[in-house]
Amino acid sequence: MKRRLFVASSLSAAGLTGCGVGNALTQNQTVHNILTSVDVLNHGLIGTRGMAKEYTDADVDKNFRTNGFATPASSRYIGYLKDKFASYRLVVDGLVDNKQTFTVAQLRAMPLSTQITRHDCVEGWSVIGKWRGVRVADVLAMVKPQQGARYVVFHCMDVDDQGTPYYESLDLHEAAHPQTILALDLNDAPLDPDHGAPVRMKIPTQLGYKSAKWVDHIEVVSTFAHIFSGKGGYWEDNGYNWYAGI
Ligand SMILES: Nc1nc2c(c(=O)[nH]1)N[C@H]1C(S)=C(S)[C@@H](COP(=O)(O)O)O[C@H]1N2
Ligand SMILES: [Mo]
Repeated sequence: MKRRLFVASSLSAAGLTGCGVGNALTQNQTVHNILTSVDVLNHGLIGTRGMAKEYTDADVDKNFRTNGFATPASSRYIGYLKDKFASYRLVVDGLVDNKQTFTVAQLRAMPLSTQITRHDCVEGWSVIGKWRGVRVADVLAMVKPQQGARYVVFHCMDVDDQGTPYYESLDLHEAAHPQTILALDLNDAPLDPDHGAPVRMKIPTQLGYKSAKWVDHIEVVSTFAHIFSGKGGYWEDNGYNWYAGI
């Protein structure tokens, strides 16, 4: 962990920030190489078989900062805000036997899991938050992935300044990790729009960019080579490593 924070802070010291809008990471081969080596260092320090540390209520940071793209401003998302997400649906499909559609109320009726964990952004900052939501493992058990399914892709409602949507992915093992949740609440309140309402990922075993906000479609696939630039996530398509274990 110390080693990771050291490397992350050398990145910020060099003036390189990773998660903001419109930076030039894509074009920079050196940054690409550094990020790749950070991932190499990270791999195996805790790994997806380990559990992220859980904290207590006293450790929770009152202000959980926001980062990344702007909150969606599409007419669809504005409509969701107006009807308090009554018309929102989470679609779970792809290589599954039982395609499912969930309302927020249906998700809230499932067993909810709570975790107080630290969010680590690749830019070098961390925040402790209390999250509550549905285990992705429970959703996967309902939809029944078919033989050949390997990855779970999380599609988001926000877009960058070119109109390209944010998305992320995990392999089935990481998706079924007990701390990988579809979060509905942050710090004992429903997610606010800026933190990804109504449903976002929280994956405390991996760097912040994996925890996709504003998720409305979960797709089970055998490969993500055909999705956008084929690297498994928005930032992965722009040079980050797909594996982001802390
Ligand atoms: N849809 C979407 N999810 C996203 C991002 C984003 O830009 N769009 N940014 C990621 C990054 S880099 C971080 S650090 C966290 C920030 O989450 P927060 O805004 O709740 O702090 O969201 C992650 N998930
Ligand atoms: Mo981040």
